[in-house]
Amino acid sequence: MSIIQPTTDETVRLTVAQATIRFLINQYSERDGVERRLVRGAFGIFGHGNVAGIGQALLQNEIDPTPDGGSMPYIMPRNEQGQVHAASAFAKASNRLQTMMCTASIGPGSLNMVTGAALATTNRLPVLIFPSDQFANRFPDPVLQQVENASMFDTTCNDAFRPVSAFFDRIVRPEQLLPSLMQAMRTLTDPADTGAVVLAMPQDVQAEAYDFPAAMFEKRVWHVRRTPVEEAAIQRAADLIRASHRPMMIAGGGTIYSEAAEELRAFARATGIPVADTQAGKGAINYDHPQSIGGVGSTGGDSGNHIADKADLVIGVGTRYSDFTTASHTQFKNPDVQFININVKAFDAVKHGAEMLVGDARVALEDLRGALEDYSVDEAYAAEVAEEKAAWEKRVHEATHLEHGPLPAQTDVFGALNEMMGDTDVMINAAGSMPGDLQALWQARTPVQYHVEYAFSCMGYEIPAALGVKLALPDSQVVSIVGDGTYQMLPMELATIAQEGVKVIFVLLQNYGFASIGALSESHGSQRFGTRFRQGGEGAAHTVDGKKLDVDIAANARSWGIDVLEVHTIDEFKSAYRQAEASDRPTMIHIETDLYGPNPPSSSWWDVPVSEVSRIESTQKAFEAYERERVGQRHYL
Ligand SMILES: Cc1ncc(C[n+]2csc(CCOP(=O)(O)OP(=O)(O)O)c2C)c(N)n1
Ligand SMILES: [Mg+2]
Repeated sequence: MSIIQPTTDETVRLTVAQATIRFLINQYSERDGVERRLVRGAFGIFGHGNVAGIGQALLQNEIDPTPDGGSMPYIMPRNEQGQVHAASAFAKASNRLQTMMCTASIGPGSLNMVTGAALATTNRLPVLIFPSDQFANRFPDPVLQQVENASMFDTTCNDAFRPVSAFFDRIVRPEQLLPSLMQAMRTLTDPADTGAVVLAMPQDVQAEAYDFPAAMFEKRVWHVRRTPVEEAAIQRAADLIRASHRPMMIAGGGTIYSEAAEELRAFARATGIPVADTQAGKGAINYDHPQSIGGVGSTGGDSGNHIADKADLVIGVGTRYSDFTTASHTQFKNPDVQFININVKAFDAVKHGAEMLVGDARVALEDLRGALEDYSVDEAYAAEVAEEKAAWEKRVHEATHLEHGPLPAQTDVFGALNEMMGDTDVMINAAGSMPGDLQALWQARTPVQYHVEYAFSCMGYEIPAALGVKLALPDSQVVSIVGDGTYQMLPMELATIAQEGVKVIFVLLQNYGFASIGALSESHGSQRFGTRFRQGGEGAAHTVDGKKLDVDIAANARSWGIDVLEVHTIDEFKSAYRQAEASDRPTMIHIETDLYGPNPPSSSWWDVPVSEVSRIESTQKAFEAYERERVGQRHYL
């Protein structure tokens, strides 16, 4: 961190909210010599908790930004959860170097942001959240929407943010603002600690005036560090790699956030070590790179999984090893498998008893490549990798060109989309049956193309995320794939998208239910209970016999101000995509797809417990299968 201008003893009389906005406008991040505004703008939904505090400060800034040193552009969203998702997506598409702030009113408005905060923290994405809080002075208690806890009088409903925040504070006096904001900025820009940064602000404190030091509002640059790994750790890792016979790498999201893709590709080429990817890391290595072996784990592909089955050394780069990556601790079957983890966060680096390379992915890979100058995997292993890769690419082609009927398979939609989207365009998804198919089948060429939020896998992310990504990457086509279940859960940011004139494309997959959870339910003995959109009494709503529910999503999307193209075949889909691409208006392509897949072939497992005792035969059988699968589960030490 460096202070750019000289400080003085002057003070400026501002409200806490005005001081907050003025401070944020003057914060910058820097990495590799490029400076950017750290907090690019504000999302906010107003109520009595923030309308006259942060709301007033934003208004004052909009009328005349000059005294604040710049503007804090404001966007009015429709749902507090949605605005935080948009901010997370913005931060993800900005490789965590920039974010947005979110303000909401007290009580329900603020609590609506808790899910968004958890998504940000789980994905290690910086977002800045200002829940409003009940009066610090307690005169009007209980204020509208105040949850009164009779035994813990100092708690407020905003304490619900604590377990899901990377940093939490409550500003009950103006004097607390500066130290708290400094820690907030430190957390947002710390690659190891970043996540949801939450500053709860009582509604009276927001509006209270104080003589803030003028120096607080000078331009400040937060240098996003590239921590080098200790030389000794690099040497230990190089020794482990040289001693291994079947090493592999797993590229996680940290590889992309560190902008280490080029170095990863060079490292793989130089050493011949194959690279599999996670949901967050896909695109770090281009799918047609000779060492790229596709996804690994529960939703990975055969090539990645076959190599992982026998690997004796796994080098994780910027991965948190979710259960999908390890196939719930069944993926790595070699009894002698060892791990090296390159990660900025020691918490992640230690996983699976790894040799810990704590530091920046790009720097670590450069150093490791230096320490392995004359090293290359042996020829037989390289040939096996090439064979696995070729076999899987053939299967990917088949799975994305099924010509399935009468309804198209969603995998054919993904294949068509994948072929049509450009290298700097972005595909978004988060939940349903889609992320699994996408991880297995999507062939990403660049680190920006594949934006799948699969750490929190939060239904409802997809529509607000399109807004966030487009704000970050205005020159890219942004295409968000939305399930009918997700659509019905959180469609309302379509109004924000129409209001802001944001050109994005939605691909709406109408399959009248939860294809994902339906298949999971069936394979786990629960007969697709509660996963179909059907109508009718006497339980018909839960069975295949119930009439399809006539929720007209196309008409609904039109009513929000979105152009909708309804198509029924893959050929129609392709021409609709070209039309949507050429349009300057937000457009949805609506297509009905088969609820029953087919989905790509799976070579891995996922631990979802089955009822141990049951009166239903399907459950009993599923439990027997579950017991057999669990045998392969182990700790990696
Ligand atoms: C907020 C939230 N609630 C519940 C879930 C559990 N869940 C995962 S996928 C899914 C169904 C998604 O349905 P849809 O969007 O239609 O996609 P499909 O499964 O049909 O591909 C549910 C309920 C979730 N991921 N997120
Ligand atoms: Mg569905």
